[in-house]
Formats: sequence, C-alpha cells, structure tokens
Amino acid sequence: MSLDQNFLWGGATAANQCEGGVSEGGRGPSNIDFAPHGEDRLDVLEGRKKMLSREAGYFYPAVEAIDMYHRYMDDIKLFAEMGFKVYRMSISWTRIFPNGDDETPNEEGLKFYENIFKELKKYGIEPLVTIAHFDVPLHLIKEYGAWRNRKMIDFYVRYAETILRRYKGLVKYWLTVNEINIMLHMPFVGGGIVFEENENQKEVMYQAAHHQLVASALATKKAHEIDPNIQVGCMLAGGNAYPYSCRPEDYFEALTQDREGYFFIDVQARGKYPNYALKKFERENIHVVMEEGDDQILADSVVDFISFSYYASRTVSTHPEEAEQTTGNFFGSIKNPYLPASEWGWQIDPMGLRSALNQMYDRYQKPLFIVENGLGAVDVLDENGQIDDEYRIDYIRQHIKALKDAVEIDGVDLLGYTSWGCIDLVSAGSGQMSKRYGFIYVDRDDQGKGTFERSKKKSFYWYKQVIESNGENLSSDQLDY
Ligand code: P53
Repeated sequence: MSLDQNFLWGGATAANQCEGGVSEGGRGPSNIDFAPHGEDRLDVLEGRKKMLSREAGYFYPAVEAIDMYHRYMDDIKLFAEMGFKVYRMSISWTRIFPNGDDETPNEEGLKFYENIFKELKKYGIEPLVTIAHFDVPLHLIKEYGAWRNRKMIDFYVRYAETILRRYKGLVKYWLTVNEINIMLHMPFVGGGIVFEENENQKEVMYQAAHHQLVASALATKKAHEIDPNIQVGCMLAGGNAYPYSCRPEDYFEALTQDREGYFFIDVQARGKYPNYALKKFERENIHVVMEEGDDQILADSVVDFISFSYYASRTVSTHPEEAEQTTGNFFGSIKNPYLPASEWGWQIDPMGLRSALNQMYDRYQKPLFIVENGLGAVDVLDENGQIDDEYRIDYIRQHIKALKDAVEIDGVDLLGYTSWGCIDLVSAGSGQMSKRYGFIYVDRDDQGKGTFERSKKKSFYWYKQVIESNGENLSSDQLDY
C-alpha cells in the first residue's frame, strides 16, 4: 500500500508572519503587528499595554515580515516549481475588516486574496485557508478586550461569512482557528488577550476559548450552507505527552495534559464539552459563561476533518524534581532521554507523529491533515552562497516516513501534509528570522536587515523529488543542486 495519488503535499505559512505591508491596501492594525522580537514578545500584562501604542521602542518584525505582500507572485511560482498540490495560508482579518467591527469589508483586501487564489489555480495548487491565524484586529482588542468579549463571535462570523461567500468556488479547504489550544499558552498571540492585575487568568482564557469555539461552529455552519463542497477543519497544536516513568500517576498526568489540547478538538469534532472539562472547571473554580443555545450551536456544526501541527513531543511527571526540564515548545516539558532536540530545545520525535496520528484517528474517526511540521534551524550560507540543509531534510524525511507508517501500516485516513514555513518567515514564538523553516531562503535577519531576496536551499530540490515520487523517494543522495 502507498499513499493515495491525491495526497495533498505542500507547504504552510500565515499572513502575520510573511506578508508585511501592514499599512497598505487599506489594512488595519492587528495584534502581531505589535508583538516585538525578543523576550518581551509574549508579555500579557503591563508591558503589553505599552507595546500596543508602540511606545517601547522595540523592533516589530511583522511590519515588513518577508514582504510577501509584494512578492507573492514570485513565491507561488517557486511553490509550483516544487510541485505543491496544496498551499496553506491565512487571510489577514484586518485586510478585510480594518477595524474588525466595520459595517462593510475592504474591497482592496478582498481583491488581494482573490488574486492569490487565482494565481494558485493557474498552477493547479489547492488553497487551504486559515480564517484566523494568530490574528486579532487591534481595534477589537482596545475597544472590546478581544476574545474575552462575546461580541467577538459576531465580528468573527461576519468576517468568515464575507470571505466564504467571496471565495466560493476558489477555496475548498478552510480552517477556522489556528492552534485553538494555544489560547492557554500564548493568550495574546492566540486571542488578543491582555490581562488585568489579579484576575483569574485561567477563567479569562477558557471564556475566550468558549467564544472561539462557538464562533468556529457558526462559521462551519455558514460554510456548509454557502457551499456543501467546502471542507472545514479544526486545528490543534499537537504533540503528545509521555509519562516520564511507568508510575500509574505519571501515566494519568500525561493523559491529563493531552486532554488540555484534546478538549478543544473534542468540542469541535464531537459537538459538546467533554465531562472531564466540566469537572475541571468545577474543581478549579473556572466559571465559563455560556448562553442558552450554545450547546445546540456546538452540536449542530462539527468539523469535517481534523488538522494539527506537529513539531515535538513532551514528557511529564508527577515528580518533576527527579528529571531535567527543557523549554519544550512553550508547553514546558521534561527532557526525554531518548530524544534529540532542535537548537531551540524542541524534542525531535518522528515516532511520536505516528502515535499522535493513531491516537487522533482512534478518538475521532475523521480524516486528519498534518498542516504544520518542520525544523526551525539556523542556516549558514556556504562559500557559493548555497545552503546545504541536510539536517532539515533529515527531520522531514523521518516525519514523512512516520506518517507513511501511520497510513500504510495502521490505516489512518490522512488527507495531506504541509510543511511549516515552506519559505523562511518570522517565528511566531520568538519573532526571530534566524529560526528558519524554509525550503526557500529569505535574505533578512533578526534586526530587520537584508534584501528579501529568495534562494533555493538543498531541501527545495529534495522536497520537489518527494512530491514527484508521491513520497516514495526520500533519499537525498542523488540531488543535483
Ligand atoms: P515558531 C508553539 C508550539 C507549537 C506550535 O513556531 C506553535 C507554537 C507557537 O510558537 O506555533 C505554530 O515560529 C504556529 C506557527 C508557528 C509554528 O508553529 O515559534 O501555528 O504560526 O510559526 C512554529 O518556531
């Protein structure tokens, strides 16, 4: 058995990390425009308020990002050259509704994405579009407190309906909210949340999450009404937790941590809050205000497929003092003695991808889609100005082998694979350019210097061969680059 001939190979990006052009085409300001490079990026208290007025004198990498706003034609050409069948991207909310609560959409923004979709179609590339990828209009943050406010549901649904209608026939695959569980880990990035002093932060995050879940269900319903051919997916920041020991308590701890993420997908795929979550709210004094009818909304509109990002796995213990900690990938983790790690401490675990695919397929019995996977690494140009990124090839090769095992040996239903940051872009977590994921190198550094010029890395030629052979030829021995 091999992968289906229609398997969707491609790459993934997000508007906030690659477009730049933040004040062009009638676009309004958005949360990530105000997320600086450096340690303060994730601040959600006092510092954040300063950043929102750009008082603090930081460097804000999203402002120009990799200038894709002006270069998308050339970039799509490169994606086509690699043979992409699918390109995952996101729409910038404030290009469509500059303030978020505007009565009418911005035609220039709508046109911009229409041109992109038409360009993709020219090459036979299917767009996979995220409606909200770490993207909240600044005006909605300042006026309404962003997703903590129930009014966000209406603003989001109006935005979603506008683009679903406009791009009917051009876009078949939609994702409602990127990494919806990131709300619990990076609430400003995921939900535009800035905390007040001494408030119950968990309660705020779960309330905001409830609003996103209801909004996502309503958008899913609209999508199916507008075009029954549309396929809507949810999106989880994936990667499972291992128990550090075989203590039964450690096993249960791992299960509990996995449920923190699965909670969101349980609601979106099964249509109701799971009991373990309701019990947790009770126990931890988290009061989530739900309106009458919300249950029905959630039950009425479950997603068609389940997508997720996968970079690393985590390890947990009820006795963390017994083991060494690592930064993991924002989730905090114990160092797994069996796994190597990336330069950023993300623990590399291809087998964990096979396990995650199996777990999710067992749990939901819906088609899955790996919409992010890749290695953030520092690339160095050699004397000929080329990049021999065998480390990146090796990482992706191992993960492709693992997904093939999940499909071919275990029978998991997998729609496709889009590697993250198929072109170098700004890191969501750190704001760095030097944390590169791409097959295409972009001349731009952490201080905002560089020409934006694009060049092909060794992995570019390798990935082209992978797609050409539908995942059969994963070797990099014979590459002519
Ligand atoms: P960066 C944390 C953990 C897992 C995935 O991340 C995450 C994050 C946030 O950083 O985000 C996804 O750029 C996200 C992308 C992001 C990518 O992973 O921090 O959907 O926007 O760029 C990689 O290395």
